[in-house]
Amino acid sequence: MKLEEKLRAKIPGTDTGIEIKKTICSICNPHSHCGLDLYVKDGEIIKVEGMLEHKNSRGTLCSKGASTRQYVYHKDRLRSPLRRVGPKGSNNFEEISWEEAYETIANEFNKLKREKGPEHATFFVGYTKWMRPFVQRLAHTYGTPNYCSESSTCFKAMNMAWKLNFGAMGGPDIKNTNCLLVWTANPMYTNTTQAEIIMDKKERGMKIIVVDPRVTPMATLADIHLQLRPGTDGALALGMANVIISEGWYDKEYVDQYFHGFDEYKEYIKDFTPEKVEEITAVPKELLIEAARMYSNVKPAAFMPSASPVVHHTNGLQNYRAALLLVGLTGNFDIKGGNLVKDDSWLESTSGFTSRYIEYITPVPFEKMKARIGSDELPVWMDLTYEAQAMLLPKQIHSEKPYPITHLIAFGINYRMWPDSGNMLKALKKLDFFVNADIFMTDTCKYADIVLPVCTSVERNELKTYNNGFVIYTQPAIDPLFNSKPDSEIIFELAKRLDIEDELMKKGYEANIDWVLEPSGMTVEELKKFPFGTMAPQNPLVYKKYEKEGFKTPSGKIECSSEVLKKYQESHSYDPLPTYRPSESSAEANPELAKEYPFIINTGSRLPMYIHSRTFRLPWTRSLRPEPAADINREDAEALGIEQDDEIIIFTPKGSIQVKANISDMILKGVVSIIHGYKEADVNTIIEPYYIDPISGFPGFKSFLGNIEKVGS
Ligand SMILES: Nc1nc2c(c(=O)[nH]1)N[C@H]1C(S)=C(S)[C@@H](COP(=O)(O)OP(=O)(O)OC[C@H]3O[C@@H](n4cnc5c(=O)[nH]c(N)nc54)[C@H](O)[C@@H]3O)O[C@H]1N2
Ligand SMILES: Nc1nc2c(c(=O)[nH]1)N[C@H]1C(S)=C(S)[C@@H](COP(=O)(O)OP(=O)(O)OC[C@H]3O[C@@H](n4cnc5c(=O)[nH]c(N)nc54)[C@H](O)[C@@H]3O)O[C@H]1N2
Ligand code: SF4
Ligand SMILES: [Mo]
Repeated sequence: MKLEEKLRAKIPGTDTGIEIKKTICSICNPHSHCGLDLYVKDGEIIKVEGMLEHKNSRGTLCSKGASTRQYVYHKDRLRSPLRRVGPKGSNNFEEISWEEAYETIANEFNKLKREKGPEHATFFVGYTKWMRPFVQRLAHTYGTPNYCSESSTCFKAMNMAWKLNFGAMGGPDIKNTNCLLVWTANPMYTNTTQAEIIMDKKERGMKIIVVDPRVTPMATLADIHLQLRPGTDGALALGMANVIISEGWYDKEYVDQYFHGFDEYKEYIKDFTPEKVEEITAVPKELLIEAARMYSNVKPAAFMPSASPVVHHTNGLQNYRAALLLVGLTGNFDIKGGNLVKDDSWLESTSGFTSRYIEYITPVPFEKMKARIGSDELPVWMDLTYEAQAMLLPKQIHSEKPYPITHLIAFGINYRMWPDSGNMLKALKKLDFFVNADIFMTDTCKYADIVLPVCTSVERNELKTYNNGFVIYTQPAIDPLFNSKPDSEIIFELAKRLDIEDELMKKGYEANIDWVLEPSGMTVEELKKFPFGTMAPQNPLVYKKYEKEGFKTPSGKIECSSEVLKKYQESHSYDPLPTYRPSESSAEANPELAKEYPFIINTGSRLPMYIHSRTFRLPWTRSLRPEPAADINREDAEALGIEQDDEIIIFTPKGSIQVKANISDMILKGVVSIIHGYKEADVNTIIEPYYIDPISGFPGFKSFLGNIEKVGS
């Protein structure tokens, strides 16, 4: 073969100068993060393939990962540190050096700490997770309690529900289970490696129950699909518990020994008869009974939760508590094939090795700092997490109560993540000093005083650990483009310059990872020898740890009646039982409003090619659904004279957006579903700013009343 032909075919070799570099794609869900083989010539990526050696993705890539070149070489990439010279939002910046950027930031933050106090600063990280521990430690070591993240809308509320009931979260042991209760998720779009495991198990006879208001690829695999109205999960779960208890399909001895508050709970759920639950949820009672029978009689059974949909409601946390109690009732907690408790190894992955992760992110006890953002309103959040509640950040910026927040340093902040995104934008405008580090010049960057250009995952080193124990310390496939840098470098350069007493942080990035990993025996140097990744040394799996240690709740038992919630029963009107209260903006809770706004607006159900604000700008992914569109049920469309691709207005008392209609049989009548994050049709502009769950602070993204009409009708 001639060299020219080899070059055209992009064949690696010394003659062609094409090398395959191994790394990972981090465009989407951290539990996926597929392996990449990048073909690099003269420092440029010329071809993208999946990495065969990656234990989880095994050579596969989705539409987003396949668009890696469009992501990495996008024209919107930030090229240099910038200082704002025009009014906020005007996109008027001048280029500055890194040194000048670091000095400016350090001076501002050191002055704030000296003159007013460190708590007036907030440190924030968006959906990206890999560098969070370093930002969190830097914030606390600087002296502010106000480290917060996108996890104020994701994962944490579900985790809190587990902690309130069981003292710890139990991940589904899908590989060893015979019945999977998916409440709720659509991994075929959102977590492709998990989807593969499920499809494989299904072929081998695993039973599947799916709870989801829509017919999704996941739901089509189900033996039983419970298609409920959004936000009625609590009622459905209490109904299932009622059936399981009254039919005697639960382990009485287990419940006697390990449940706290069972009698009250049993009494409360008596009202949730299958008939009544059908009225509330729209799930036919026969299906509910069948699902209760299957989940409680097939052993072992695993409960698969998701980080967001169930808790994106004003009643979300209690709804999830009700659903998770089914795990206890059926004795599936911490057993093989049920829901296993494992320690966090790094970030939120339970990778089977011991680390000093929690110790690392909590260098200063919260008692030694001022109250975190959201402390007065959300005490249970404060008890169960190590972060401030970012949903109340705009509120505190606006009100200056209990104290002003004037400074913000963010790593990937997207104001459209917040309900009433305009309110968050106003808050950003009010800040005295705002720094944002991002890959792209985003609409949020335009409001920053200093903008820092960061590189993508293929241009940096990062520690990546997966739940199955697979671990990689990734190597950059190409140098950071333009004058960008990895977030890690920025964080540790700031650590050198900020007024902090933290010897460890002064030592730099890899020394910090080594410190965290020390108990596992792994080091960065060792991990570098495995560019394809390797298995972390695994702690032996111990089942039923509660037998020896009790449950890590105040009572040491599974709490149907939560002692943590009880503490705040008077001050915050929290119910210790997992009570069902309809969504605040629903026909049940507000029939008057429902007359004018009869539809349930359900936002943010994922599409395979889009992820939040990230991939709308890529030509390949964008071509798959070029224009903002909302899914509406066929019967609703017919009643309103709406046809496929007609322009429609979605409106609430707060505002309106215009999108195309996508007529769908996947969705329940009376529900409108739309993804979030479109610039041109930002659904978060039509949600009230503090429409949140009173326990977790999570926004009610998945159910609020609205209406639709055809444009020009
Ligand atoms: N209506 C509605 N709103 C929602 C949701 C919903 O379902 N409905 N879902 C919520 C949920 S679950 C989530 S997780 C959030 C999404 O949270 P967001 O934080 O809005 O997610 P992204 O837009 O993906 O990422 C934010 C920014 O991070 C930047 N970024 C990407 N990688 C890096 C990196 O390595 N370093 C740095 N510094 N920046 C980087 C991106 O370019 C982007 O500008 O949205 C929430 N908002
Ligand atoms: N392609 C892609 N992948 C992603 C993301 C992305 O934006 N795009 N985002 C990542 C992030 S941040 C997250 S949090 C995860 C989310 O991951 P998943 O939870 O798997 O995905 P979603 O589509 O948000 O929600 C799953 C299902 O919840 C259903 N649902 C909506 N409302 C309700 C309700 O009230 N009750 C019940 N029981 N179900 C409801 C929806 O119909 C949807 O089919 O995905 C991650 N992966
Ligand atoms: S965006 Fe696609 S290729 Fe990249 S990690 Fe996610 S699923 Fe894998
Ligand atoms: Mo999320």
